[in-house]
Amino acid sequence: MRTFYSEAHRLHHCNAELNEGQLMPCFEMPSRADMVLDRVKHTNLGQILEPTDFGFAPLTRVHSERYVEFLAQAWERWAALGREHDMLPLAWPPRRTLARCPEDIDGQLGFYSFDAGAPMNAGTWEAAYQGAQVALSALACINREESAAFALCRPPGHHAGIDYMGGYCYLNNAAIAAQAALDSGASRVAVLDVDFHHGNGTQDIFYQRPDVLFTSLHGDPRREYPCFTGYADERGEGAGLGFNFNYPLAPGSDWTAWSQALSDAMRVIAGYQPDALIVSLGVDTFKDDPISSFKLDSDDYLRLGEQLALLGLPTLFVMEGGYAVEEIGINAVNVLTAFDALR
Ligand code: SP5
Ligand code: ZN
Repeated sequence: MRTFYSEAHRLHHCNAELNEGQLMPCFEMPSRADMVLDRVKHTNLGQILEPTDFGFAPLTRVHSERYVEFLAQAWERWAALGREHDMLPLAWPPRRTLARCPEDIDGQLGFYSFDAGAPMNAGTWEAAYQGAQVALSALACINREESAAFALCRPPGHHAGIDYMGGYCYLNNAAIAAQAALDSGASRVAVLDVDFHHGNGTQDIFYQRPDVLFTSLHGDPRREYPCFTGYADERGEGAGLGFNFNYPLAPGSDWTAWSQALSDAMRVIAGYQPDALIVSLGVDTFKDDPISSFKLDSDDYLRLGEQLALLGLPTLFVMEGGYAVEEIGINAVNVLTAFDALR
């Protein structure tokens, strides 16, 4: 299958994030995408292509215009205050607060985020924008001539909601692609999120809608980030009721436990009869991932690819998390090569 990739991801590189109460170097770093790209080349997965620019319109189909505008202008406003270090939010509206959007950049950073896990530097917006174009370009190629494609997005996207960033994510690449698929003629799209963390942003975007089925396998929110969503009883709302499926799993889950949830999610997806499948492909389920607690090994990603091929659907793979940088390429590309081998 083809891989879409933009060098612009390099423009996003921040210094520090909070982990276990300490400021540490960001786990989400440029070398992640480099390692995946190297592996794509090494395995001759297929052509590597630059994205086409689809502009802002597909972004505001899932994100609010104000949020996208905020992201696009945030660094300029920050720099105008003489600040040259990374942007980070400071305060969030607590419960029982009717939140009004503040005017200054510090307040607005809190207004448009759910955690302090999405720092921005001078190039973050450009990287995130091009990452979304990577997802849109990979989707467009599936429409034309190929039955599957790989969007090597960085930064990742699945924690970004309608109008908030967080968890290393700014624009929700998978959701933007799902909406673009609908806008180009699909009736129903299924999202399968296999990142270790719950795809709270994707869930937020489609929670009240029946035209996108969201399924996610992840660490149990009672113990794991993003801490407040991902419970099995979050099943959608209004017209979206019954189109959201969460599979919270215990720490230490290995292929045996994980693949049981996968089988159930795949059964739900097959029953939905979607026109396309979008896989939020995080490989932070790996046993040596530094911030996660599942125990998949590198060969398990081959089995995941084989399983997904059995669905027989046009499939877009969108890169999400994975922080064991040495193995991220092997693990991600294992899914793709095993998938291709069966198609
Ligand atoms: C895209 C993606 O994978 N984002 C992940 C963001 C995770 N940010 C918080 C990580 C803190 C992990 N601390 C581990 C303690 C578990 N109890
Ligand atoms: Zn993750």
